[in-house]
Amino acid sequence: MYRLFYAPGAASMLPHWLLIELEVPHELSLVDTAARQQKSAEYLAMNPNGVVPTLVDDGVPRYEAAALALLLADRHPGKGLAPVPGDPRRADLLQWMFNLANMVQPLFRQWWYPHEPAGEANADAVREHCAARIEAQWARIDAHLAAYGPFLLGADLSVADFYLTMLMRWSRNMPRPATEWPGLKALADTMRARPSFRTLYEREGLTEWA
Ligand SMILES: N[C@@H](CCC(=O)N[C@@H](CS)C(=O)NCC(=O)O)C(=O)O
Repeated sequence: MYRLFYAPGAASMLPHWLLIELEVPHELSLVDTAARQQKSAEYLAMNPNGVVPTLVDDGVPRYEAAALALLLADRHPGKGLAPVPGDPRRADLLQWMFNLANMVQPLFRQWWYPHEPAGEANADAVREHCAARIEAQWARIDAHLAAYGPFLLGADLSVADFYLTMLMRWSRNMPRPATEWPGLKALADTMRARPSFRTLYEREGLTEWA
């Protein structure tokens, strides 16, 4: 049995969406991030980074949204969301998962928490810097989809598309949201149409970017 510690719309969306998509039994624990519950001693004992998500997997707390997504897709292979080791598409999948985790998601961390890298006084400059870099990432990924899409791995839906969709959602109120790029918009529309996305929205009480 899994228990996911989550906050609506946060990085926990990714494992939450996959638990629903893969029809895996699980329980949810809401983390009140406004009350800084993620910094409590009890939570830090599970996730020393003090962030959501944490997925308790048969009593073992695990963290990092991208790693949790791969773990769930590998462990519950029914929908073929992760090509297995030995399949040439596995290398593509790992490349995209790490690429999104290293090159895209950290920019959002800085966008949402601009004081972290450079202090409150420089928050506007950090946001400007992040917006430009995030837009460059969208252009790069959109070009990939135009050449090889409709999904990141080509014809096959994978867990990386769920991850990319969460990241695209985070850009919804930015000066240039991801959906301004046609290949990204097409992928976002496909992913938003999945019944699991509706269920996710209902469970997390989300409305924007539906
Ligand atoms: N690399 C982590 C980042 C998680 C993260 O930054 N979560 C944010 C919400 S999206 C959070 O918990 N913020 C609250 C805080 O930093 O105190 C992951 O992907 O799991």
